[in-house]
Amino acid sequence: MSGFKDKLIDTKQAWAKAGRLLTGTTAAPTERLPPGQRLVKDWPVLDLGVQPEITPAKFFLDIGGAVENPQHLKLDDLMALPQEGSVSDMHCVTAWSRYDNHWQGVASRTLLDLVRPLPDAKHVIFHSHDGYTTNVQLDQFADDDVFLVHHWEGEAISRVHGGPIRVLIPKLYLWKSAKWVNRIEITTADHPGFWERNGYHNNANPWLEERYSA
Ligand SMILES: Nc1nc2c(c(=O)[nH]1)N[C@H]1C(S)=C(S)[C@@H](COP(=O)(O)O)O[C@H]1N2
Ligand SMILES: [Mo]
Repeated sequence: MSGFKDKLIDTKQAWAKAGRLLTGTTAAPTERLPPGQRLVKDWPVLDLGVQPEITPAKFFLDIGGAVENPQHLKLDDLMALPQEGSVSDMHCVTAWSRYDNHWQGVASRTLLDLVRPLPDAKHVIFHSHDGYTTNVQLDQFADDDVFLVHHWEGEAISRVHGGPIRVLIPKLYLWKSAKWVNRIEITTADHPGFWERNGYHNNANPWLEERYSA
């Protein structure tokens, strides 16, 4: 576990040196909006067209793979974990951004502390009820603005936005934030997800305009 934390800190220091953390909500207003984005006030819906209805009884979340302590969580288990609020921006590759979204949920760090990734774990793959998958690096998932969210602007996240629980990774284009998530797989190797195999960039940093793969 301490090895894992050290690795995270090393990564973050490397990012800081490279200026990678200079964007985001604490940046100057002129840097807050990534290139090519325009602001919206509403929250558009985008997905593969299947919007599964996940009742509380149907809900589960498996977290496994390269971890010491895999979990099978029901909705009550997840809600019994520490709950946190967070405010962050959303950036969609279809060029809309929405500022100051108020979220409630469970921090990715809380889940990682629970499952304890193995020292060689480096990647995360999200699997969803509609068959969607998407991949990120473990240190991107471990960032302190990443949550499994269940409330947005004080209201339960609706079915079309991935309710009752979805992933939120604010510093990446929104296709990396899986709706209707049911499995978080931690791996040693990278496994590109649905859009990443279909022309989207593997890393998805909006400030670098990592929209599409070359
Ligand atoms: N399970 C699932 N998650 C998904 C998708 C999907 O089709 N299925 N679409 C992704 C894409 S391409 C985008 S842009 C965002 C849109 O989230 P929203 O509909 O809440 O705005 O969800 C992402 N997460
Ligand atoms: Mo998207």
